Amino acid sequence: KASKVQYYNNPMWPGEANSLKVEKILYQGKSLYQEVLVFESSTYGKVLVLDGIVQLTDKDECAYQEMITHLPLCSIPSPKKVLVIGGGDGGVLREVSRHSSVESIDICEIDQLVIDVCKDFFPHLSVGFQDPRVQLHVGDAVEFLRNAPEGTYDAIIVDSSDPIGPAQELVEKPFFDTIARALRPGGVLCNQAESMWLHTHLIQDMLSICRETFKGSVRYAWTSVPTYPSGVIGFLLCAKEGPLVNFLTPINPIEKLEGATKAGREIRFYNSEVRSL
Ligand code: AAT
Repeated sequence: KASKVQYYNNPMWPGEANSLKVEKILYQGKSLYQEVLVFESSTYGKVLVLDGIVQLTDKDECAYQEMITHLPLCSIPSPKKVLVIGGGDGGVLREVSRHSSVESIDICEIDQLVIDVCKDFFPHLSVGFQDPRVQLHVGDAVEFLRNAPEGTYDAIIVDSSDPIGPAQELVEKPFFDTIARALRPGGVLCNQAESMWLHTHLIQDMLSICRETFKGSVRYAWTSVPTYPSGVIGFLLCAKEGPLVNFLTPINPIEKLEGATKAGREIRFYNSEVRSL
């Protein structure tokens, strides 16, 4: 009974819980930052869980990683320097690496254990780390962005966990200020922005912070991810003042990118039609 009370008590979604049948626990451990769990589910393949919260599953990870990556990268012509925050599983790196215009990909993930565990259990995601353009920084994104050079990145993708624990500061104004500083004029941010069914106030707060911080376009997008609470997750798309960015019509459509979908590495969810739904 006690565990049931706890089950429905996550402060991010009080009173509700989703469940997946566990076939087998494959890994359980604890880092300095969080509890890390991998299990084999009966219907969604392997599942990565951090502090009791599902981060990805084999079956539906495509809808999240492809959208959070191609929404921003297809909105600007010829992205060259990209920064990924979080994303230690490598899935966003795998997606960024489809863009041949990209010259360098920095990633700042706080937890080495997430990276190591994903290399063992999610090789189709961690393959992203094998791209020679990738430079890994293990550390806190808040610190990394404080020290990042000004006006450098064409795109920053914040693939972070929920704002309880190590990702708390990643939804606050000072963090967005450092992101805006690190972007070049007309550069874009795509930030994991929770569920419109569960986090209306958090989204409103993030939207108003971003409208204040980014003087270009600011839009909210969302996608369907059945294993995330409420089954959907959103993204905040922001453009820094400079060359105009139109998030509604991709200037750099994925269908025109040479080599973006090599045999055996097909895109499973994103295309220009899905984007404009
Ligand atoms: N692509 C899978 C989805 C994730 S993973 C989020 C990652 O952000 C985790 O690996 C976590 O260790 C990392 N992270 C958290 N805080 C920080 C920080 N301060 N600096 C750098 N990395 C950080 C997100 C799924 C979203 C789930 C929504 N419910």
